[in-house]
Amino acid sequence: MSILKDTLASKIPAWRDRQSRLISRHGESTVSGITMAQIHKGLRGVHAIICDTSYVDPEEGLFIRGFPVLELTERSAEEIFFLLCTGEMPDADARQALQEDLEKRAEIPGYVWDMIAQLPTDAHPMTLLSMSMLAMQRESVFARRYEEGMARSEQWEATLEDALNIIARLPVIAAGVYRKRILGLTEIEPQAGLGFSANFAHMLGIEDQRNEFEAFIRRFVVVHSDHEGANASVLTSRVVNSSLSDLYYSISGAMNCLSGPLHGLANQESVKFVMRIRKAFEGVPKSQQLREFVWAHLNSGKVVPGFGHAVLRHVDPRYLALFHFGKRVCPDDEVFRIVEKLGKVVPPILKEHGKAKNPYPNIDGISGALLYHFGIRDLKFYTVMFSTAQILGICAQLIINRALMTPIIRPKSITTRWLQGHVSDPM
Ligand code: HAX
Repeated sequence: MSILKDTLASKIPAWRDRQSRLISRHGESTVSGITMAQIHKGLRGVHAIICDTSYVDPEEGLFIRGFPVLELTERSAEEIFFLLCTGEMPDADARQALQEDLEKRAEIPGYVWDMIAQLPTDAHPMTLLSMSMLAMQRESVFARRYEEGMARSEQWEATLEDALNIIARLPVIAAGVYRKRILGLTEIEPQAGLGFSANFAHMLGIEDQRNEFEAFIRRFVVVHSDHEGANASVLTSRVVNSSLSDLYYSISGAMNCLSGPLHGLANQESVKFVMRIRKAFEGVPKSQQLREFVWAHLNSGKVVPGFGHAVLRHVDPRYLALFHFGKRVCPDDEVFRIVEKLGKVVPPILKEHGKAKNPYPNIDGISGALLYHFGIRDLKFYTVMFSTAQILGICAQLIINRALMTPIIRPKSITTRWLQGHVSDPM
């Protein structure tokens, strides 16, 4: 058994006991009331999902297993995944064992590249990524073992197998999409000994004299790895997985949800917005020019991409993690400077506009600008980068859910007429 699997196996009985105890002792306790407004507004603020891998505090932002994200930005992806799964930071042996295990699983089946090559040239890179997941579903260990009659208590082990295979392969596929489909070049083979993030940086083939790209990807992966269990894409994966669809189906579902402009595609939209500003003012505008531009954008009924959040009520620390990096590495970059200026100009405007509950920048308001700085110029690739890091958290959450044998997610819908009757509104 691997150290990760051993550690999980040693913890799961206590997790199961804790869950049974909570349900048997407090099964009738109410956690969250739900208002008419919440029903109509995307269930915002309803406490309805348990997630122990991470927590988002409205003021302080993301905590991964109790660590503020800003304390973890130099950690490797292997450490983060081990931490997400088990709640423990791995020692050097455990980290190394996980890295070596992943390296052995990184071979991409030829049919994935064939399928990618055959899709129309205008297929969005997120479509390619999601379809790669679906194409590889036939290899799911979970699906095979389910067919063979695996016990419910063992489903987490098969999910862990699928997770390791997917985590090993996704950076190779993502980098291959970038090199082959977007740049029209050959792919760069993974290199043993580098680990998830450095290998991803290596396979993207970015030339950076200053040697900062690898450090950037390491940080990028950490800050995108998890953001509790009820954000739209992760929740999607949890719903799909709850019917015992395997990880390939579940992660494809998450990718499809992440591809929306209000969610993960916001990193692409945010740089598009910056490009429009740069073009309109032939460079970095003055603050007053930028204010007028942002007001005109808002008054045309659009959202300012990269600002606002459903849970956060303060600046996203993930934004800060990337902003501080940019300030050190590329303070004079024009795109970065526009992003910096937006960070100052937009919050007072959104406050005055009076709609957004959080007027501050989020992670998607900065990540694309740094990818652009490092030379990744096809904006459609940005959400692929997000998704490749996000699978760490999704996999950890779904391994835990299968360990706890969480049931199918199936709330109850009601009709508008039922609601009107409920509140005695005859309209
Ligand atoms: N620009 C303009 N208006 C905004 C806004 C923004 N950045 N953020 C919120 N609003 C508006 C909403 O559209 C909503 O308007 P309506 O009442 O007319 O529908 C109102 O303010 C209240 O919204 P809210 O309660 O503050 O925000 P929500 O929880 O409904 O939505 C979003 C959260 C992130 C979707 C929203 O802030 C938004 O659309 N932001 C821009 C897109 C973006 O950056 N998305 C990425 C978010 C981070 C993420 O998930 N990354 O993957």
